[in-house]
Order: sequence, then structure tokens, then C-alpha cells
Amino acid sequence: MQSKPAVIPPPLPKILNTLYPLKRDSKKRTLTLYLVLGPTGPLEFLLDGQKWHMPTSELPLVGSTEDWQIINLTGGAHPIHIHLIQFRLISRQAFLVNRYTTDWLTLNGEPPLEHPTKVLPVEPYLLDGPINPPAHENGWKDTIQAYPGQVTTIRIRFAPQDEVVSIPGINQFPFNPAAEPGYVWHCHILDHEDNDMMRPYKVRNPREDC
Ligand SMILES: [Cu+2]
Repeated sequence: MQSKPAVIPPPLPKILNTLYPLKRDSKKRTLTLYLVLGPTGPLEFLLDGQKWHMPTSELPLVGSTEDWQIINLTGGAHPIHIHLIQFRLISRQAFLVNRYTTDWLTLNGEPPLEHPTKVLPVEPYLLDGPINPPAHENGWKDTIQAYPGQVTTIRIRFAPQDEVVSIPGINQFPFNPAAEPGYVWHCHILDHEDNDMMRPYKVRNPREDC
């Protein structure tokens, strides 16, 4: 039997993707990763102390660019994934975990919370300087490792990746991203996401009915 000739792949382009500067023009959100302990050990991981079924709290405006500070209060790393869009890693930075956790619990009470999460700014607890993204994490991302003891700051733009210019309130998706049922963000470890480490989020689009 005659074997087929090997396929010679075309050469890769010199530039695979162009990175343009992204500026925050909207909210900075401060969101925690928290482990709830039960009488016999770990019970569930929660995003910002909230269960899945609690009211949606992340309501970004279409076309806007937000920073999300993911504050890992657990002992392990969590791959955080956000649907619909891509984002960029801005920095990781160490912080005073025990002191922040104590103050956050004093402010909010023990999760699961039955009220909207009260924000505790992390800036007074930061240690050392911010760590810039390594080269392999410097491009567009849809999942980011949030390491224990660190604040992982990502910049999220609620617009398609190939649009260089975006304006808050202007929808550049070829569909209405504000349509039901909305989107989710979650830890990508199956045991975690299925045990409430997942939350709904909704894009607001003021120019279209939704
Ligand atoms: Cu996780």
C-alpha cells in the first residue's frame, strides 16, 4: 500500500496576535475565593461568599473595560474562567491573607452570605510589589490561575477580542449579549464548580431590549 505524502504545514505568521493597550474605563471589582468548612472538613468553595442561586452581582456594561481583583483566601490555586469574553492578566501580588480574611469575615459574617457582599478594599493589605505577567500569560486569556496568598488582577473588556476600539454602552458583538439567560464565571476544577464555585453574571446593554 502506498503511503500518502507528508503534509508540509504552511509557515506560521511572524505575529500570531496583536496586543493593544487596554485601559480600565469602568468598575474595579474586588472578589474573594473562600473555602467554607463544615464539621467534618471542607464543605464548598464560594465566589465572593455567595452561593450560585443568590442574586446576580456582576453586571458589567457592554463595551466597558473592568478590572477584577481576585483575592484567593483558600489554600490552593483555582483556574478562574469567565464566559463570553477574553481578558488580560495585569498582575499578581501577595497580601496579608490572615488579616484580610479576619477583617472580611468581621465585615461580612461567615459565608454562605445571605446579603450582598460588602467590599473590603485589598490595597492596605498588599505586600511587596505587583508581579507582571510572565511572557506565556501576556496574551488574551479566558482562564487564569489564581494562586493562594495572592491577588490576581485581570482586565476584562466586554467586547469582541478583534475590536481595537470599544466604547462603554456600545455593543460590538454580532448578537445581544444582554439576552437571557446571561453568562457565568467559575472555577474550572469540576469538583469546585459543581459545588457552588460558580456565579451568574449579566451584561447590561442600554441600547437594546433584553
Ligand atoms: Cu477551584
